[in-house]
Amino acid sequence: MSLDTLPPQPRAIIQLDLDYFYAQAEEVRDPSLKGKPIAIQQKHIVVTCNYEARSFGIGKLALLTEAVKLCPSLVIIDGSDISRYRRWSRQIFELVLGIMTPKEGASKEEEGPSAAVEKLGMDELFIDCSEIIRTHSIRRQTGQDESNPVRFELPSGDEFFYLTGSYAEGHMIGTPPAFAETPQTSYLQIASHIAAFLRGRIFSETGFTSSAGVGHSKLFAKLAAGARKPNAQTCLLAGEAASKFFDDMTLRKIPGIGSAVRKPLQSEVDRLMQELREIEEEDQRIKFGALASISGLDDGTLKSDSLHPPAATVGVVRSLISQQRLEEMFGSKLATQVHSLLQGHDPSPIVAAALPQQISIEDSFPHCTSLQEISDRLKDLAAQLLERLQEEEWNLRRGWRRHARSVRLTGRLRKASAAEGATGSMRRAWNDDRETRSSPMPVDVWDVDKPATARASVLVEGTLLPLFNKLLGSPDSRFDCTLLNIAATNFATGSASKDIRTFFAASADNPAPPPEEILKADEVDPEFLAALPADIRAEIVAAQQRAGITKRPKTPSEANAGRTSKRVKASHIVMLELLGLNMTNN
Ligand code: TTP
Ligand code: MG
Repeated sequence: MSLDTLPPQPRAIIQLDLDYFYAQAEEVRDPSLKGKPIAIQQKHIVVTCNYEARSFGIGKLALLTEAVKLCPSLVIIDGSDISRYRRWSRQIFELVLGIMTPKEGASKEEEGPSAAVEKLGMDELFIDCSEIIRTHSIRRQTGQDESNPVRFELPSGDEFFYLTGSYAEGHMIGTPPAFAETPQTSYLQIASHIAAFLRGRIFSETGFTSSAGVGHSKLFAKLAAGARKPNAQTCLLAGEAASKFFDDMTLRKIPGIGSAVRKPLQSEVDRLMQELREIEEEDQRIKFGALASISGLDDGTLKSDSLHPPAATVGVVRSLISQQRLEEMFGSKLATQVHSLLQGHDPSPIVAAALPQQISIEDSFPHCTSLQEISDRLKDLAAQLLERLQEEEWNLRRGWRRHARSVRLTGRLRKASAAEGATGSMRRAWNDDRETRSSPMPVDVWDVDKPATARASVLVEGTLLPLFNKLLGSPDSRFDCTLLNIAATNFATGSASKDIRTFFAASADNPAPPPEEILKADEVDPEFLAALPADIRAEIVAAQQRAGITKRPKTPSEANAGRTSKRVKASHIVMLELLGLNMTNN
């Protein structure tokens, strides 16, 4: 049997959700908090709290004053700076991604499929295990491997063993004993072991507990994950119990049904229930009419209270509201989606999020009129930007995932030149009168051994202040700046040292010449060129062609050629070492 000729197989999706995330991050930082009720405060709200605090009746998004009333011993922690939570979030995502993706350098044959991982918000991940389970099952069948326990190899090469025919890991909702008899259930069973492996690895590497759900769709995986928390996992199988679990869900819990749909549906349920009640009461009146006239009973005693309007659960809505009525209420497109969700159909794929094209930090303020103030503000913003880049793109084990090759400064400015005199009025700024200048990102900013503040100073002194002066136009302009934005742009994969343009984009006192200037054919050692990765080599050749400089006479700027050339040649050695190439062979 070949992979290509196989019919489509069932899906197995895991949803992972970190428990009481912000509050748990504080417990991981300070283990002495464990066991105490703690709440994370943002403004006047408790954005989350640990389960000790929840046992006092405090919920997510409770008012702080209410929370303290419920639990006077509540430990309140300021969570307005979310950068530390973002760091954990990124680290845990990278960890899971690393396990679900083949290791770099694996050959195409041994690589196998990877599992798509989608990050949703700070603490939620969806993982599509269908392909890796499918490949595993085919290998077992073709290899006629009947060993039990069975070895499961994850894309990273990590492994675990599971027992066939046994129950799933964690809790189950559905039909257990016939388990693993159909491909559907066996997929879910294996996915439950993968979920347990991932949760175990997250805990051993970071100290965070999490909860997981396993199901055939994102919808079922998410609902299953919510069934038991914290530090638990649930597998939603087929059968009566699973149908009941789904039918009893209130619409509020169904992702994809927002309040714009939920509220009209609840009203519709209320209206239909009221009609039913009236019909039932009328029915009873007719039945007991004769009896009442004989016995003198009051009609009021016949009022039925057996039909209270129920909460709009999936099952209630499905049984009371037809697809046609849904179309009248919401139009055909939305009605089809809602109808499909109410049937438990959710084919939506797991989408690995695209990486952002740029990462920027911005601040606005009423006035800023001196270069010293601009420098201070830029240093503050640059330090935040570098921290953010590190959070997003740096991994302790793998180094930089990407680096930005350019930095862009945007300012909102009112300007007046000195020629207009001290009393000259400044040119009025329009509401969004922004100007922008870009420059190569200096390589020093990627040196994570240095503190972000020191690297920020280099970035400001060497690159951003010169850019700001360009925004001003003339150095003795008076100005009033009301907004600054610094953006890291033009990302390339891997570490900055592999990129020739940033490598040469050195520092303030040694500003980077454009590629056209440093990459003249007669100055670049052909062996060095040949040793570079293909994409960088192509860029150099393209730069040479763009500039058309190989044959033209020397310009005044080329008077510096000796200096540039020396730097290029000295850099060859470092560059080759960085690229891991053996000098003696080149
Ligand atoms: P959740 O996963 O909703 O909550 P949680 O992880 O704190 O708790 P649970 O154990 O129930 O999963 O949200 C993740 C984090 O997002 C949460 O720790 C705090 C933050 N958050 C907000 O900033 N605003 C909000 O409105 C909510 C609900 C959460
Ligand atoms: Mg959570």
